[in-house]
Amino acid sequence: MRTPHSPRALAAAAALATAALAVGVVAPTVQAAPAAPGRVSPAAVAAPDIPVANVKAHLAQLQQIANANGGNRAHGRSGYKASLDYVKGKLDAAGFTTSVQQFSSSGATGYNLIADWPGGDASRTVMAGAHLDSVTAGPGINDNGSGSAGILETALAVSRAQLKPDKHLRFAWWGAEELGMVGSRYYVNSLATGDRSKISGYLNFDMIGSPNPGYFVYDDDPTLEKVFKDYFATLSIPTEIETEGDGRSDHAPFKSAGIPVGGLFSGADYTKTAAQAQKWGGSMGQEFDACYHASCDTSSNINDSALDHNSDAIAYALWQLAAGGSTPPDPGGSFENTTDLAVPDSPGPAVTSSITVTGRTGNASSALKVGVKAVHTYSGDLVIDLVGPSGRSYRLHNSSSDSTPNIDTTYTVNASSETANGTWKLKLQDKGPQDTGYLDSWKLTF
Ligand code: DTR
Ligand code: CA
Ligand code: ZN
Ligand code: ZN
Repeated sequence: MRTPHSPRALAAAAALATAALAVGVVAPTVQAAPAAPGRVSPAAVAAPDIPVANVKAHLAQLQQIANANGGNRAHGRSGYKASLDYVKGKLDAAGFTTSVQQFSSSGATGYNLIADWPGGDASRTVMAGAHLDSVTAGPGINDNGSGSAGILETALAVSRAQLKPDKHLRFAWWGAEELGMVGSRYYVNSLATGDRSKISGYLNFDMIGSPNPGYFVYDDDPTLEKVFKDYFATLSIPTEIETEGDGRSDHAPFKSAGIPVGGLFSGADYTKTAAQAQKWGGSMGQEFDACYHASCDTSSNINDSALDHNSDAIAYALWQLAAGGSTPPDPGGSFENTTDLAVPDSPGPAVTSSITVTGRTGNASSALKVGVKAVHTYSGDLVIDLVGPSGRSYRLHNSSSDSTPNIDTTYTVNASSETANGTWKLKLQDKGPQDTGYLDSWKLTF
């Protein structure tokens, strides 16, 4: 990074150096959050295997809880809150910060359980969720004890690994999904507007152990979809896109709020075709889960391989996505231009730096990340705009009287009206006299 040398810059730099020396502080640099002792960045380690025996042990507990509470774990029934207390106890013991969110539905109190893994960049939170409630007809071990137990054991694996994710990890167990995604919608609606864009992705797991399993991947956000498809490719298990699930589980409220969503599904009451039986095994002409919403959805209503593979896929995805900027989840998901570009001092012209995006599908997301690093002794001089392939401008930074030097910020832009592929530009103009600087680098993360 070059040292600016305009008179105002030199005066400011001298003042800065004097102040720093006075307090014995080395010239300020961006420091990564100090690693907690023994914690490991996910970029350095591969995701662990999730022991399916542990996942099944959680399912056995949920079965026992249902047996002791009228045969189900439904919203408003004692079995639901007892299930939540079981999950919460495991997470509290593993070092998670948990909270229970109450809501009312159909005349009964509902509960969401939220568990945060301490650390990571809270402005880039990766969430994994599953509904914990069953229907009243039975214990709901596949629907959705399987998803609940899969993310629980993955959360416990995060703790065992003492993971230090670049991004913040949050897990959620939803109430009253069977009444129409009531708990997850209550959570999303309760988010402060500014907090929605802090959720960089929501992964949903609803029925991941179906006895006659299919391997379906949600086809909503392409980056999240690819993470799962990449994982199953390592197992040589073909996947299909999840087509009948739109709006039918807890990812729906997140998607409606413009948050990228993804997830896995092993099938419900649809029938497995001959072609699907050919690639996945199991029984053609039979339902993926013949006990869907029935009393026979018990501990015996699980295919261990599907539960195992899907639980491992959850871990793989979270390790990849949590790695944040150091290991982008999808090499095709981020594009960077690191060529320095001088910005002429005021009243000079605007200058632009370009990034050409290829290989992506569909439009950019409503939470496109734009990282900008500019070196300038008076950041308030700069006006910075993102220009999408359509030619539309998105203001990132306004000129002001802010004398703080340099800019190193990631902006979140609703670029959902732009095609992802195409030439994106960053336009910079210096609006204040004397100080000058340059663009150091900028990055798009889809
Ligand atoms: N509605 C969910 C089960 C379900 C049915 N189709 C899909 C597709 C994708 C996810 C979930 C589902 C329930 O009964 O909980
Ligand atoms: Ca496993
Ligand atoms: Zn259900
Ligand atoms: Zn379900």
